Amino acid sequence: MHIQWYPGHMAKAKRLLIEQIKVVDLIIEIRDARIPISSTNQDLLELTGDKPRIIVLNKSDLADPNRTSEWEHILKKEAFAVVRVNSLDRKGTKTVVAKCQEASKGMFEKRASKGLLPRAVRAMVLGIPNVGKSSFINAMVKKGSARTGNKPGVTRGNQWVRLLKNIELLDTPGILWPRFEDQRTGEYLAYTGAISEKTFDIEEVALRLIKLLKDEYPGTISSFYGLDSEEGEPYMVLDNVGEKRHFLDKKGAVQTERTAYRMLHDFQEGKLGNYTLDNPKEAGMADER
Ligand SMILES: Nc1nc2c(ncn2[C@@H]2O[C@H](COP(=O)(O)OP(=O)(O)O)[C@@H](O)[C@H]2O)c(=O)[nH]1
Ligand SMILES: [Mg+2]
Repeated sequence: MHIQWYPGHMAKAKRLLIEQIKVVDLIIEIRDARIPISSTNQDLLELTGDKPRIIVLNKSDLADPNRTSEWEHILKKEAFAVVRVNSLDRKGTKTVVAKCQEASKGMFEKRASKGLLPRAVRAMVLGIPNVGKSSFINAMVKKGSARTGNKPGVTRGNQWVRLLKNIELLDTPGILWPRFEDQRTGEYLAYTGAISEKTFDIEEVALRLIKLLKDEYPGTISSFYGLDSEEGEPYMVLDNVGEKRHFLDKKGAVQTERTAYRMLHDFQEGKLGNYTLDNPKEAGMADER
């Protein structure tokens, strides 16, 4: 599968992120709870150094809750805290604030012991595109001062929002570049909507997703789309879904690209169920992928 990625963008994202990280004390890394490994980048650790990091497993409403618990446990070893969040209904945000406070305590004490004047602890949100950084900031600051979506011009200078008396949050999230080193990571990013459809062949990705669901969660596709059977090659299943949905051209042929787009979006929106693609049993093996 071919996913295009532009090294220029990657280099620029990395440069900006390095600048942002310099001015904060605390990192809130947003990951997609459905892909807690594929939605990060190991290079991040080099940039954050020993700054405390809170990992937010966002979109937890779309993930498999049992696997989220397993991932929380596993990831706890590499971060100050791991918190599952749903930014749309703000579930979990209070816990994140409490963890920020806990992480700051040490910093306040350290400053005091060095005889430095007290100052607010500065935190920033970062993550790969579309994991819900803007939605999360909105959920944290209540007033809706951060906007969602990828609209140009949303980024303003360095603006800070007060979370608690002593904790300020940078209201522009840092962009972490996704990893493309291996095929599977690329596929998972595509399935969850972390990378733009413009960068891959939508039919090819949908066919791979159909294969994955057929193999690992048999019956999911047939029951959601009301098919008699999901037997056969993935392209046959795609064809049957298109027919069922009446996605047909004037000659009565199935519009496969339109069907592929629909299926991918149904999956992304959680209509087919709650799936966590990264398998906790493979934790620690991510580097070998
Ligand atoms: N279901 C669900 N959707 C979310 C959540 N957080 C964000 N989204 C959706 O994910 C998409 C990307 O969110 P956005 O905040 O723009 O991501 P960003 O690119 O990281 O800033 C939007 O359609 C959001 O509505 C969440 O916790 N649950
Ligand atoms: Mg955003």
